[in-house]
Amino acid sequence: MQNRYATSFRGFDYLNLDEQLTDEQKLIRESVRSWVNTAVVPIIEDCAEHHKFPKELIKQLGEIGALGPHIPTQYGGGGLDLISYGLIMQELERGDSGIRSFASVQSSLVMYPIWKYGSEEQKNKFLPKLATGDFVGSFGLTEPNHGSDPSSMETRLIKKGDKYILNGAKLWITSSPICDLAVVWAKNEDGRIIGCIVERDMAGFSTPEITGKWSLRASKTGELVFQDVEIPEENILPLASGLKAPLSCLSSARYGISFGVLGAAMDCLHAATEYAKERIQFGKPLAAFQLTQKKLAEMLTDLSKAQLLAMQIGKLNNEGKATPAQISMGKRNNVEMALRVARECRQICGGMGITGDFPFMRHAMNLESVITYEGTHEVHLLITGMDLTGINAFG
Ligand code: TGC
Ligand code: FAD
Repeated sequence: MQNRYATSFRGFDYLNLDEQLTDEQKLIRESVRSWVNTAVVPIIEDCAEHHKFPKELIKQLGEIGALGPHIPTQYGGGGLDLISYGLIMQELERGDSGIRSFASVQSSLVMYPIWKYGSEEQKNKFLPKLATGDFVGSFGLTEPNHGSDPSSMETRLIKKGDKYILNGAKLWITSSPICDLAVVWAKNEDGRIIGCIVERDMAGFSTPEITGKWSLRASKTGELVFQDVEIPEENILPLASGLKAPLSCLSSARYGISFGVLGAAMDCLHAATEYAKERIQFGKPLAAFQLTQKKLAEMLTDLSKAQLLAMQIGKLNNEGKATPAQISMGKRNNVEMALRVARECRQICGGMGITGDFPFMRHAMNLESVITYEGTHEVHLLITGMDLTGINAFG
């Protein structure tokens, strides 16, 4: 099974936003789009059906520059601007949210903190291999008892002589079962949140897989479990102090998601529009019914508004001016838009829409995770509410 409309996909640009892109940005988008058509589209339905992450694509993701595109070239990254980063995420998520998740975590949640908070030795040791896909990384913030409220985390990283001892567990961790290293956040003896790099072969470290997911089936998810893991001083992130450090990584990943989900929405809208033009009922194509046109026109409008939001936040981000609250608005609005589009497109295609010949069900099921991870839909609403009113309504 394969999305039969994937190869005729040309994207949507109803508001001529391409005029704001450089030739380099358009070229990057085209090259990732073409890679997705040849490497992801033919296998992704099968991967999702069989709950299989296509590990064979990891090195290719490195080759096309999707791992650490916004990390400086001296460490193996792409040295690209943040709109280019967003467009790469958009094209990957057009293929599947699981593939984008892998690249998001590797780029924004593993390479970014090592680059921003790591020592020169850590950068040189880990970043080039993460950029090629020789190393796979994961990011441990969420715990069994603390998801939306990471500041209450229970995992402890306590200094003992010239080493640190790590105890605790992280849950719902993308790529954990296959990771070579994990960037982990824990509290020290003073209750301050610090970060460290845990390596696969460290004694007491295990990564059980979570199976039976009905969402992100083409992505590996699991736990990170630490039982008296000895962390050498050289693996502590020296510049990370307080919750602000992991939250800044989330800002980078959430921004990527606000672009990424545009890809999932475009994939659905393209397939539904094409099918509606082909399928005849009552002697006319589905696309000739006003009710169908209303659905398609409203989705195009919502997609276009979401593209504007992502582009404007992208511009601010490139200038170092995007606030965490603006990024929350982009993530929240755009994920909800994409989820609504995936469901509506399924409806337009009737019974056919539930099959793997169309991408709707897979995208919709994936987006049920995307609307929860990187801060839930409710958390982002409360962040906007707090920014607007100055009142914290979390507690
Ligand atoms: P709060 O007091 O608000 O903030 C603590 C300090 O951090 C600063 N800050 C940020 N800095 C950078 N970026 C952000 N996004 C930031 N948000 C806040 C803040 O200014 C403050 O700084 P300072 O100098 O005053 O210390 O902290 P809080 O404990 O009240 O929590 C606020 C809350 C609820 C919004 C936050 O904890 C939150 O965002 N919760 C949601 C948790 C979450 O998003 N988890 C995601 C886990 S990773 C994941 O899901 C990966 S999925 C990857 C994939 O597969 O693609
Ligand atoms: P909870 O925090 O228990 O929330 C449950 C519900 O209560 C939600 O609807 C929430 O919005 C609501 N709620 C909570 N607090 C409030 C409040 N104050 N007001 C109103 N409503 C509230 N985490 C990582 O650290 N690394 C990863 O790589 C990672 N990958 C993930 C991959 C997948 C597939 C999934 C599903 C999750 C992943 N996560 C990861 C975890 C993710 O970030 C959390 O699931 C998310 O932050 C929500 O936490 P929770 O699931 O514990 O839900």
